[in-house]
Amino acid sequence: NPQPLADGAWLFPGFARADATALLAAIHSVIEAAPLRHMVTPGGHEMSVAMTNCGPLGWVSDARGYRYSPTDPQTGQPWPAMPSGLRKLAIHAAERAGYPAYEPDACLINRYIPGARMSLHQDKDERDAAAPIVSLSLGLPATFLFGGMKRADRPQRYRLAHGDVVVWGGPSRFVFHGVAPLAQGHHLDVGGHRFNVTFRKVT
Ligand code: MD5
Ligand code: FE
Repeated sequence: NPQPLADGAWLFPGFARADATALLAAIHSVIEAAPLRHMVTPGGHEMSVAMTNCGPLGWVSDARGYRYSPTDPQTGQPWPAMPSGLRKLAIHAAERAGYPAYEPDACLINRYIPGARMSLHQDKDERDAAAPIVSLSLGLPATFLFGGMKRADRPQRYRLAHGDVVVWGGPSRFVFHGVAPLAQGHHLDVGGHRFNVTFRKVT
């Protein structure tokens, strides 16, 4: 029951809902080893979304720029391993979207609290442009902004809810996108926030 959002982008509503408890436990195990933190953009702004990573490479931002790092800059240690349940979910969704040999090497965990947002941007720090990005949403629903190839293109709005998975491949891979400020709410299993987990193939 995937829904096409755009050329190469597929929404799988509720794809991860049955596994949500185990996936949340895996996310919390990563956060215990590599705590969530508010990174600073190269422009000097602290991000409202709190982030951490697992897997061989993690996305980091600081005054020097955006990049992927094999270590957590807060500890100098490697990021925690990608929990197999998370990795399998991403591989399974990618396969269902037509990417049969997906091997993500980076997994970014984003935590939104009410008011947190992500402004329009493109994901272009990954060297492998052919591989899709898989994104998993858990907890409070968010309004996802899906724009065009230019920042000024008026974005379409989609609701991403608990258990939804999106596979962003093909031309949609480099579209401007963002997340509107999260509305207050309470999710029975997750509480007062939203997690989004993105799987990427960087190298
Ligand atoms: C989120 N995260 O809900 C989103 C989900 C990020 C980010 O944008 O960079 O961490 S991933 C959505 C995404 C990825 C790649 C391409 C496109 C969307 N797209 O073409 O719209 O926290
Ligand atoms: Fe993004």
